[in-house]
Amino acid sequence: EQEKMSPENQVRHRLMEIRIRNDVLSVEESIVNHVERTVAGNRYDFDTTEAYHAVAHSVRDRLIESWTDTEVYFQKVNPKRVFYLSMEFLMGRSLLNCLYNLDVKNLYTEAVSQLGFKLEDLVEEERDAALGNGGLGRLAACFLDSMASMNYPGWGYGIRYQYGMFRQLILNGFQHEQPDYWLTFCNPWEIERANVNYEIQFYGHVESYTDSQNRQRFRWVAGEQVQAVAYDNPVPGYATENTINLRLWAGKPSSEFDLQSFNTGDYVAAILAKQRAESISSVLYPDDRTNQGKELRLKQQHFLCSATLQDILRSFKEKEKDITKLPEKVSLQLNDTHPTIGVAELMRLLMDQEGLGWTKSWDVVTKVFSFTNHTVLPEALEKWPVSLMERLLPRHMQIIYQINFNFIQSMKSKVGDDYSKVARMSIIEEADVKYVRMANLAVVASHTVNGVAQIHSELIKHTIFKEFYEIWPHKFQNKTNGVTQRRWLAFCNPGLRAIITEVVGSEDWITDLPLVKALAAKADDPELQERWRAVKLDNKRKLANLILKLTGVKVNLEAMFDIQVKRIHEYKRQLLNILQVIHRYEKIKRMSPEEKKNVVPRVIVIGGKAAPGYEMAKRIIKLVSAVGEVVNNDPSIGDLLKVFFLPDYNVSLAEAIIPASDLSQHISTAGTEASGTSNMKFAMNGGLIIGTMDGANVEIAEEIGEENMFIFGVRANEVPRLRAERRLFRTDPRFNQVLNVIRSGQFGWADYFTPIIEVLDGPSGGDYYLLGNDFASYLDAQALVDDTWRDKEKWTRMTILSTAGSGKFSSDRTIHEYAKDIWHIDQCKVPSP
Ligand code: HBZ
Repeated sequence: EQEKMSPENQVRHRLMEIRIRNDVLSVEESIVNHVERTVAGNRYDFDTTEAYHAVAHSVRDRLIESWTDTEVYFQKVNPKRVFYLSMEFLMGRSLLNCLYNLDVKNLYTEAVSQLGFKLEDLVEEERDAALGNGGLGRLAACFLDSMASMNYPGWGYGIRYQYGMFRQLILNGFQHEQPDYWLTFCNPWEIERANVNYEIQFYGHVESYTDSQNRQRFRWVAGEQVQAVAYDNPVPGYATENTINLRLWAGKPSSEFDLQSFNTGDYVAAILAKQRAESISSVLYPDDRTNQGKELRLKQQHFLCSATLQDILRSFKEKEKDITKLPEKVSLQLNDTHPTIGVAELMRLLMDQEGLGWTKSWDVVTKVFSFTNHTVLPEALEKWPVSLMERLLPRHMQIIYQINFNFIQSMKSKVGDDYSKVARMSIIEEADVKYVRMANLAVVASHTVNGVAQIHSELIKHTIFKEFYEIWPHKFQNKTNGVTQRRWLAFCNPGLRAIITEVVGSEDWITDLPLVKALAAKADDPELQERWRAVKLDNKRKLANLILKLTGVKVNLEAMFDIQVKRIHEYKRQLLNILQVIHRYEKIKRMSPEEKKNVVPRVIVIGGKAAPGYEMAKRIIKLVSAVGEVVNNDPSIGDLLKVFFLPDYNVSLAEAIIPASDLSQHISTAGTEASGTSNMKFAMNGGLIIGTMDGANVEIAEEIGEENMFIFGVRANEVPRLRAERRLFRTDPRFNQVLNVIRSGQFGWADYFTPIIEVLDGPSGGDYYLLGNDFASYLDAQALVDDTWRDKEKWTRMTILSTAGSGKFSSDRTIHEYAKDIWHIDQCKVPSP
């Protein structure tokens, strides 16, 4: 065959066969070449930063190879694909993850060391990609890792924010926000696709006209237009050729708009106006669970959806003529309501651009979209003022009204004259100010709605989506969250990885987590226990060094490391934790030297960011710091108790904290935390959990056994009754004592802490999250923790059983379930070259 080719073609073919060579010398060569040609440094003398960038570019070359192979193969097979639409992807660092997933970690460790560097040092050079707030954004990142590793044809679509999640500084115990301009040096993990761009419209008005077939059509004439440019971020799977894509959109000045203003004479003003286009993708909103109704946020949402849907339709049309067949090839997952404006945007594109009628368009839309809910807190449900929507997206507002009209018509036969019910289900909230309820739109337009843990999926059926569940029970599903055991166990905890691999007998658990249950049979084995504890101690030493660096305090490695890290929120009850710490402190202070000998020493770590406008959360941070200040400097306490607020909790810090935890706290009021995902990470890494029967804790207890956790507090079904009837509220006297200690000014800042006391104990407070009610049972659980800790063998056994029982909580399992039950897609494994 080759001989029949023209000479040119033969050359091309031979060149096309060339693949990157994976031997130490080739890798060193590639690194040095990147030092010289990409970084433009001196190949004879380069520093750690230059080395990091060169190594990253060398890895990037390999990523691009597998990325392209994957895309070529997907194009050939043309399977149905899933697109995960999310305003957030909390990816963290890439270097180590890529090295492991591409199976070149040892190769690069060797090559880098021969060049005179340590890989660990280079890893620390990378800035986190912090394009998310918390659990929801990190879940999206874990899902991409699992889609790639399990060979599913999926892509992520999001926004390339120039400023990610703010950096948290703690000064004098107060949070200060610092902008996270993470792209100062070039980002080696992205590929700019200047040729993949779309025009995105805003404002303006809608015109109607009659087309050549005499049908009434609509045309949106925009008042502002910006361009969305694609940046591709390769996501390699583990031990597979498959590398999928996270496509992030950046705002650029439109090429097709504003041309007339260049004739006005105010040339400079015209350029400045164009520059505003970039602001659309400039900053991540740092508010989790509160919707501030900000215009730029809605613009971002439309920007993401419009660019993504244009991109998907374009590539679909390259292969298929009949647009009504879209659901055969495409599934779209909405990560919370944030991308729900995409429902109206797809209707618009199908009708106004593709010329489809309403009925066919709606049929396509309702077959492609599915929706994940992440919260039952009513204040988190997104709604947009109709007036804003009408001004910013006039055509979408028309379409939403039409969707709502059709929906309400169809409801009349089902719910009859129950107007209040219809009003509750309506996509439009009719009050003094009218709103569009994004969750209602998402439910109406989606074929499937899911919660993120069993208890949460049950709750949404009977609370926020009650009326919808009654008419469409078949729409509702559960998909319990999971996390990738690669980043969150195998890569961040190499010590534990080695032990697990030995016990399991292979590394297969890295892609098949339930295999870790083999550990259970050896939970009492003294030798295993000894090694298990040694690994934990080693991880604690590393965290202790970090604490020393961040706070200047040296902690006792023999102490129990007791950790609560997550966004600061009243429902997560960091306050309950710190009140317990105060109680503990007061108790130790009053002890005789003899009694003190029996105290289990604890290092208590609390970390997490408060939304910049969330006053109460900021006060809680200050309270933790103030308590730490007093406790840590009290000579009568010594090593028995240390309290830290660890600043700037993020993905990379989590990778150091989680493997080092003895105990972690997941103590939200039952019924408020949809799932939680760090609870899974801690359990996997052999940390014990103190927690309420909330979110995924319930299923973790099922899997690892309630006897291997410290469960306390009221159950979700009792919460409404307790809230309604204050007299049922049993407040423990110790709770009031602790409040009095704060009031007394022992930790200073008594006035500043007054609002905290007020919500718990004030006439208008009402203790909505039931801290007073759960306090006694929390103290009991904490006492049991101490007792258990004193029995080293028992404690170790429980921690081994934690890891052994965590098999269910891999995001690989979650993704298989989504693929089968919601997306209806098959695996598509790229063959080895
Ligand atoms: O999503 C979290 C839930 O609180 C947590 O229980 C769950 O495990 C996790 C994954 O399903 N929700 C969030 O993290 N939510 C946000 O970060 C958020 C961000 C922007 C918003 C609203 C919510 O506008």
